Amino acid sequence: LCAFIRAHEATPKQCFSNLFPFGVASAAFQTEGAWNVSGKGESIWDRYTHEHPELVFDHNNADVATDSYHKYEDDVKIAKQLGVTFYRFSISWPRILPTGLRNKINEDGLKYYHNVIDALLRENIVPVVTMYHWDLPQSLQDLGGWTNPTIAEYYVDYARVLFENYGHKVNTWLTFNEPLSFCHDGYGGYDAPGSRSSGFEDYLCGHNVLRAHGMTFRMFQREFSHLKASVGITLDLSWLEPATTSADDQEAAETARQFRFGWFSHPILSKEGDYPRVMRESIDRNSKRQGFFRSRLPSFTPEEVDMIKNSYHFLGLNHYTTYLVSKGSGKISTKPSFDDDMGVKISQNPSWPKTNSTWLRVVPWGFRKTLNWVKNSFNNPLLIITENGVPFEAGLQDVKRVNYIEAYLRSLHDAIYKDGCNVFGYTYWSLMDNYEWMRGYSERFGLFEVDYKSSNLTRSARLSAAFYSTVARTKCIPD
Ligand code: BGP
Repeated sequence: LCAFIRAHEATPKQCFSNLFPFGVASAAFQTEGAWNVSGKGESIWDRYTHEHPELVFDHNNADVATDSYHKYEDDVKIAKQLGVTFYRFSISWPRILPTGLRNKINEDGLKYYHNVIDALLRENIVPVVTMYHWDLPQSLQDLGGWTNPTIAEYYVDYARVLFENYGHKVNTWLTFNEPLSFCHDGYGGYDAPGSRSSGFEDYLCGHNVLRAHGMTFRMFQREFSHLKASVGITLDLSWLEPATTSADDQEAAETARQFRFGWFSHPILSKEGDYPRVMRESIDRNSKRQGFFRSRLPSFTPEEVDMIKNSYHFLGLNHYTTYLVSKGSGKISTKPSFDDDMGVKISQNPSWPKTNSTWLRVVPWGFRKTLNWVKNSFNNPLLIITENGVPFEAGLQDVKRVNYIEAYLRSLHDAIYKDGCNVFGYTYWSLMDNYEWMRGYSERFGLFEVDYKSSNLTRSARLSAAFYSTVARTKCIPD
């Protein structure tokens, strides 16, 4: 009886502050399509998915995606229908600079994003722009891409074009989305460009991304401070929970957090302005044992440390799920490998609820722990949740997605209002189903369902759209 009464007790309503902004996110490659239209150059994801359809789960490419290049007005309309405060989308570098270089600006590309931004502003939706969401111009990859130090300068040129053209309309900028993903999975694994050079090219990529980020932030301060805009970077952190209470597993979990999040956050947010010590020591030691004359993890010059340290106005955080971490075997492999450098075992608890994605289980309490860990590790930085979401099967009655969003928002609410985490906004991934990288169209994260069989790629609101709309408008989680 007691349990019954407790289950039916009214939960106190959890409300966010009146000004707390809720938004939705998307990314250029995943939605625009029109991959070779109106002067757009080829990106590494165009090349990779065209050359290796067999590596994509459903063997599809993003040539059309959700056709947002032509249907952006529909996207703005459904965002409006949700009542969100902002829309986070990304700009495709090769649509603006087809060869990646500033020698040729594609006017049609510039015009396209003006149209998107203007359509949003007309509806009072704030544009939040990601400058790089993984679609590097192929011509820059032909020069080594993110492993070539010169790319940082090309990136600054590109960023300058964006500030010059859109700076008067956009006041929230993210330089990069999830460097862990595109360096670790792209240069160290099977995502584009598919270098599979783990423990080597992934570190070079990370190093040049951090340099490019710092250089861009300083360029913004020097040349565009009159714009009163804010510049941040989006990093991703799944919660990494010790598998047991043993000291070894606690230490392993902290090491994993430093490798997966500290890699990028430590140089920007810590007072040392450098890679985490545990990462430096492990990679230096393993490199030596493997016979390298120098560490596989590059070093920053003192000038670079100063440039990168504190190069942010706010931090974007993507969070989806939780993993368990236990102590590794301690074996040193003869080959470079990020996982061996990190040296821990990562798993998930099979009792955590599954989703339509192999890596994503529903673990709402991990969100609160993530936010508290970031707060305690980096002096409570100003954060916006730039992605949080879940894939389930097609269908409009997505009760499971509603439950995921509700549970994660409750966890976020506790982190902010009980623990004092400095979070100033939340973004659901994604506005609508889209091309989910190596999983093609098989994973559906959308609040709106996209009917890929219909000729006009119809977008239909799911139950979760109505739920999220209530949250966005009332700022409260419905009971
Ligand atoms: C994030 C990316 C998004 C989106 C999301 C879904 O890592 O920033 O672009 O794709 O993950 O995950 P996935 O496509 O890996 O299933």
